[in-house]
Order: sequence, then structure tokens, then C-alpha cells
Amino acid sequence: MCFSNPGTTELPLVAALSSIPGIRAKLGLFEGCCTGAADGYARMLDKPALTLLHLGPGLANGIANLHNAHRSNSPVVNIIGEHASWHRAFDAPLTMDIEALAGTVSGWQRTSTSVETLSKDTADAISAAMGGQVSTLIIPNDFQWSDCKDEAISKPHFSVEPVDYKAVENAAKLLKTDQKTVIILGGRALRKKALNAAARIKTKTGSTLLAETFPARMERGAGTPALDRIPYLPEQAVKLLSQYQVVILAGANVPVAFFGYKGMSSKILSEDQKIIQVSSTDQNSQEALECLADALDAPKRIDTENATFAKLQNLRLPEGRLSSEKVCVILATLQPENAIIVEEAITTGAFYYKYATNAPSNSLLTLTGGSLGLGIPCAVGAASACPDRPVISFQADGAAMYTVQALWMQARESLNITTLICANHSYDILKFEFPRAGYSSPKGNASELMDLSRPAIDWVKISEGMGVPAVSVDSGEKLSIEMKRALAEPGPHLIEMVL
Ligand SMILES: Cc1ncc(C[n+]2csc(CCOP(=O)(O)OP(=O)(O)O)c2C)c(N)n1
Ligand SMILES: [Mg+2]
Repeated sequence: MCFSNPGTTELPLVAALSSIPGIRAKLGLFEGCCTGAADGYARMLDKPALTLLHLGPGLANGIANLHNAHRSNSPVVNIIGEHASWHRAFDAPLTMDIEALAGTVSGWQRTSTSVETLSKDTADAISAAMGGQVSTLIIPNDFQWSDCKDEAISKPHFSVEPVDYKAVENAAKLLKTDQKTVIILGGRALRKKALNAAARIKTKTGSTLLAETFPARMERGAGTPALDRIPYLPEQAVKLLSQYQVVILAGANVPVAFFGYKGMSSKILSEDQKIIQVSSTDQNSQEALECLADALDAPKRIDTENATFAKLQNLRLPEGRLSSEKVCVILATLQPENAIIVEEAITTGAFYYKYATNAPSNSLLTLTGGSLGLGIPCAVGAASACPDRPVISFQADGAAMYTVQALWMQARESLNITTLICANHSYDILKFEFPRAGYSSPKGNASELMDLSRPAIDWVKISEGMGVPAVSVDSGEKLSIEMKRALAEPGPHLIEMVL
């Protein structure tokens, strides 16, 4: 799968995509749509999609969502066309320091130096991505159009970092003591098999399981272990985590505050707490957790009737004027079995995680890197990766406007995506953070920079203009009706939820 917005310096590759079968090419009308889609694809399949982007400016437009992909440890391969090798020195208008741009988001990067190395360069880029990172290959235009004399095609080879058995052993020792222990799960430790291993550990030891605040993909809902997540606000995170003497990290890094606040620590954990990481984000967390469960003689299989697992629970559908909480209850209640939920709902999503604990089984994809504009394209990538699964894009209005062009990709591909726009016509979270930062309620310019109501964005017109049928709702009853309708019909739909 290739998500691209190409230009003149990529045309030989564009021609090759037409003449050589096997790769599906999808046009994104802004590069952030391509990179966000590649991230969503990678999160669902754990293998990379390709992005094909135009020189420095194309990459620059894609970087914010590559940052989210980088924070997700998503395998993504970027190919950037560069000026012909001999043309670069002339400082033509599109010349830019592509390597410097790529360096901010890529775990691996290379600029090809000849046509003969292209096959190996590409294989190396794919191998590097497979372990869970962004890799960027910059290919001068003349190497793309030259004939390659070497017939041998390199194949990607990749491996994951081995499990640190010493760390697993140390964690097992601590879990056998009577110290209060929490296991923080992140990255690929939030996939089903790894979660089941964590549930074995919990059942045996009574330790608490917590998810990192913003998971790339977390398997949730009925039949999966139910776990809370670390709260977003540092004061709440500190309060929750301070109860534990031992902190075990699997696929997660040491938690830190999302922002530094005046007079508050960046740290969530204290010096007195013992911290052991049994797997880093590039190690096999499933294997590490299974080894840990075995080392503890935990029961091999746990029935999903066990208290650790979430059970299906239907909530009463709220009626009347919509609120953030009502929206969360309605979504958690109506989301179908096996749905993929892409959540970039910011303030409106605050209650969703809690209410969806007992929803039908689902995958939750969140804003890993805090860079707005992930949701709509990420839903495109997830739906392209899993065409048989319903995708729900739970989307704040301000964040939606960064990459709204991805609605057009949804229409073009008839993707099964229901977009729920949280139309509060405001950058609400900034209004929440403003007094926390010590300022009185926003007026004048401050209000100007947080208000989206002048003019109010017409989501139905925007959506229909890009080929996605849309409706606007302002009550619980209407939202329930329209959500059911959208989910029952194939293809993309958008519902503006007036808050
Ligand atoms: C790329 C990028 N630009 C700006 C920000 C700063 N920022 C964080 S939240 C926010 C407003 C979010 O508003 P909206 O998406 O409407 O959600 P709401 O707060 O209304 O729930 C902004 C501008 C960011 N995180 N990322
Ligand atoms: Mg908003």
C-alpha cells in the first residue's frame, strides 16, 4: 500500500507503480494525510505502508503525523524524491535540507548514492521499519530513472531485540514479595496475547495492570483484560501511581508528565519506587510477559469469566441535548463488535475510555504524539488495512481541520468509516489549560486564539463537498439513530455532533 502525493522528482517511481503490479497507490491531497494513513495501516497490521513524498516541502507537510507514527513505534517507510544528484548544487527553488527534516522523525534514514544500491537501500529501509520505527529513504531523481545493471534484488531481513531474561527474572523476584506492584503496559504489550499473559500475572500475584495514557493500538472490550489507563493530568497520575512500591514496565517507558507545569515535577514516579522494565518498545513484549507469567507459575490459561476480563455490558442510551459524557456513552454502547476506534476527540473523549471498558471487543487507536490532525487519515489507514472491520473516527473539530482532506480519500475508496465530529466550535482544551497555567479566563486576543465559532464550520457541507454523506445532530436520540444508520450502510459517513 502506497499513500502518496508525488511530484516531478518522483515520476519514475510513479511510472513504476503503474507498470509493476503488487502495490496499491492511494493519493492523499496533503502529505499529512499520507503519513497519518501510513501510521494507521501500520498500527493495524504491524507492517509498513509506503509513503511517496515530494522533496523537502512534501516531507515537511507530512512530518507532524510522522511524529505520531514515530511515537507509536509504527513501521512506516517513506520514500522522498530528491533533485537529480547533479542538480542539487544549483540551489533550485525546491531545494531543501531533506536529511535534516527526516532526522526529526526517522529511526533509520539514508540518501541513495547510486542506482546500483537502490535495491539494497529499499530492503534496508523496509527491514529497519519492521522492528517498529519510521524509516526514510531519499532517492535522487536520476537514480530513479537510470537503468540498473545489477539484476539481484535484495530482500528485507529483520529481527526484534531479544527478551532481557535477567530483567524478567528480577521482576519475578519482586512480584513474589508482598510489595504492592503495578504493571504498566504500552506499545505491543497492549495486544491480545500480551494482555492475556499480563492477566495471568495479575491473577497469580494480585498486581494491578495499567495501560499507558496514549496507546498506539490497544485491544479492549469484552473478552480482553479490563485495565485503567494512566491519567493524562500529572497530579492524577502521581496520585494513582504513588500507591505502588514496585513498577514493572512492559513495552512502555517510564511515565512522565505530558507538559511541565510551573512548580510541578516532570516525573510521575518517585525515587523510592522500584522500577523494572521487562521489555522496551523494540523488544517482544508478548514473549517477555509470557516468560514472566511462567516464572511465577501463573495458571496457563485463564477463562474470560475471570474477574480480570471485561464483560459485555449495555448502557442505557442517553437522550436530550448532547454533552461530552452522553456522546461517550452512546458511542461505547453502539460501537459494533470488532470495531476500530480512532480517538482524537480531545476534551469530548474524556469519558470514553471508562465507558468503553465493557463495550464489544475493539481496537483503540489514540493520539500517541500529541500532534493534532491524526484522526481522519489514521482512520483511512486502519480501514485500508482492515476492510472487513467497521472504523469509527471519534474526532474533535479543531483537530479535524488539520487534515480534513482525508475525508476525500475515504469517499474515493468507499471506506467503512463513520466519523463523529465533536463540534464544540472551540479549542476547548486550551480554555481548560489557560487557568491551570495561572491566567484568568481568556478574553480579547486569547479568546480569539481559542474560538472557532466565527464563522461556525459547517461540517455537513465540508463533508458532502468531499463526497462523504453527512448529517448534523444535537440530541442523544438523533445521534443514536444516525450512528446506527451510518454503521449499517457501507462506505463513509460523517455525523456532526453539535455540543
Ligand atoms: C500540530 C499541533 N498544533 C497545535 C497543537 C496545540 N493544541 C493542542 S489541543 C489544541 C486544540 C484542540 O481543539 P479541538 O481539536 O477542537 O479539541 P477540543 O479541545 O475542543 O476538545 C491545540 C491547538 C497541537 N497539539 N498539535
Ligand atoms: Mg473543539
